[in-house]
Amino acid sequence: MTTKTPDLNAESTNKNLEAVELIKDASNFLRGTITEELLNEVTGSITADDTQLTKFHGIYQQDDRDLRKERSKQKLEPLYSFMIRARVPGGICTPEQWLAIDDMADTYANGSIRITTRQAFQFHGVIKKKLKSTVAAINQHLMDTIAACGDVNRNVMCTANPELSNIHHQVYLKAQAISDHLTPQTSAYHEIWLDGKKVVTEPTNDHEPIYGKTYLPRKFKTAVVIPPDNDVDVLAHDLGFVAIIEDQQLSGFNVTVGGGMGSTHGDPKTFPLLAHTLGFCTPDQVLEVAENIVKIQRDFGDRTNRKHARFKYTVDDHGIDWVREQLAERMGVPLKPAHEVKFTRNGDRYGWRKNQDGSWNFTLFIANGRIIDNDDKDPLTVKSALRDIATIHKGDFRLTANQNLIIAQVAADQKPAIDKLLHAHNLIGSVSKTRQLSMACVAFPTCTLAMAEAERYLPDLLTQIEYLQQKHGISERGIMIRMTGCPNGCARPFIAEIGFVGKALGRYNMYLGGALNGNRLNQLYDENINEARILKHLDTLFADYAESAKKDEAFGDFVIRQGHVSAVKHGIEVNIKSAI
Ligand code: SRM
Ligand code: SF4
Repeated sequence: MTTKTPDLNAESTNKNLEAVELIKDASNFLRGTITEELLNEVTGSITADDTQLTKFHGIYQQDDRDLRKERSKQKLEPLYSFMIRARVPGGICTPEQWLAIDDMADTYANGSIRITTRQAFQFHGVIKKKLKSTVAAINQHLMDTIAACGDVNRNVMCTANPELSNIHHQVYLKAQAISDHLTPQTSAYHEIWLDGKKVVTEPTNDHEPIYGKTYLPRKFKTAVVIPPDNDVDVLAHDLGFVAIIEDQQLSGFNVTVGGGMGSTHGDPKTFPLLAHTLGFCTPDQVLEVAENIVKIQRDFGDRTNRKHARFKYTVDDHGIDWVREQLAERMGVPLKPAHEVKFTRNGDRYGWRKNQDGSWNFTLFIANGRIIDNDDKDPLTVKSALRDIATIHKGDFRLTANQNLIIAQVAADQKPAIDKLLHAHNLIGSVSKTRQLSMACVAFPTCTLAMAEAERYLPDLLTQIEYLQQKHGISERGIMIRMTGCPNGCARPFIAEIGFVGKALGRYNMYLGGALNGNRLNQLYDENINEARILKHLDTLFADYAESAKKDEAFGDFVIRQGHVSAVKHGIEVNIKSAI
């Protein structure tokens, strides 16, 4: 693999800038040498600079980590392939799009579809020579991959629950408008992947009115939520819009800023944070607010240290009042005071539920978002089931922020047919409450940053945890457990009631004390522990919970009241180990 040194003669003169800043600056609006690299047949990889740039196009270079050592022994280059992320603003797609996604997984990728924690699709295992045709196929079906990754605003999330159909539609349109408004304008995407032919609208000139040529200092994430549900974990976002409903009408949004999950083991200057509430804006002000918040981060985010470059640090360093002043100055008017809002729950509601308009939804639990027909070990045929359902379904599909899927807007007369398919594929069954609330990130074998297993391990660990819950007579109490293979926090583990964060193969940090509505960070309970120690801790904690919890007291609240961990007031305390 060839590696280019960043061009130090690029326009910027700040010698302390991160290398990625120089790569962006010199990239000619995200072109780099991607086109040339796609034609290079000598290697299955692309250059290090281009791997930074392809992220903006929704593409990550990876290699099979299960095979890395063996291939190195055989003096072969790593088995490179690419992950492609397709944006689905608000998580809604049609049955036709579903069928296309299903086909693409088989034709271009490793046969599986992965629903992410941000309501998007991922394809894994796409080889270099299929990259262009895969991106083109995604675009043909009116989805895209631009800004699915990279230092820009990502896929905008929106509450998935379709029950409040009228309000949901208005709020969803706002999420989509924010997504469109903040999408990069460079024509590089269409030029590289679609041969300059734009599929939906006219091509634009290369000019980035919101971002400028070096885009943002770091990734930026936005979510729109309809309380009392907090299914998108809005407070974990750089920017959030919390819908305010008065007299059944959408009157506006509370604006939240400065949330984020990522941290680095052993680096106390990095920590997860929950967002602060900035104020209230009317529906008409949403795009102006979003644009100006992004511009504040563009101008003040730290471009000299990527570990300190997220908006959460900009907000934390300057303070929330400073953000208010900045925004008021840029908008020419301050935001109004925020409304009182109460979130009652995060996570999803499973099974059949009726909408206001008489149609139905079925929320299907998908273990860690992986849609695949399994082998003999676990004979579930989720992928085939969903293909069969998509063939007859006339409503839409909604990806949830918890890696699940809603078969939405099912007409009453279609419900029996869909229900029959769900039964035929064994998808209406007993999944424990704790499993329903669980999430794990991808981790091995594809994630380049994984330190421990997550998606491949959590299901087995949960079986043992379910056994412990049964032993202590607390099976009916769903406990939210989230696992990630490293502290980047892709399954938002730092707000779970129990969070497991990978430290090394088979070893995890264990966190306790998140809330079941996503409004409290948890705290480190024990460090670098293996499965035996995890289960020993849980055995003791569950015994205490069974004996001393108040009626309906959630596990996360209990462990704080009981002094197992403390209630974290600032993210800096998350990694301070509680005294056990
Ligand atoms: Fe993530 C990087 C997977 C949601 C924080 N994340 C990655 C990469 C791309 C690894 C890499 O950079 O090479 C992972 C690809 C693994 C693979 O093989 O697919 C990856 N992140 C995921 C997904 C697929 C996890 C999942 O199991 O669903 C989620 C894709 C979301 C999407 O559709 O866009 C995903 N990542 C998140 C979230 C959750 C969220 O946004 O609500 C977070 C925490 C929130 C936040 O951003 O603060 C998250 N991912 C990160 C970070 C840490 C960022 C930081 O501030 O430090 C990284 C590493 C980085 O950016 O340097 C990362
Ligand atoms: Fe990879 Fe870490 Fe994200 Fe898991 S949390 S997908 S291991 S970057």
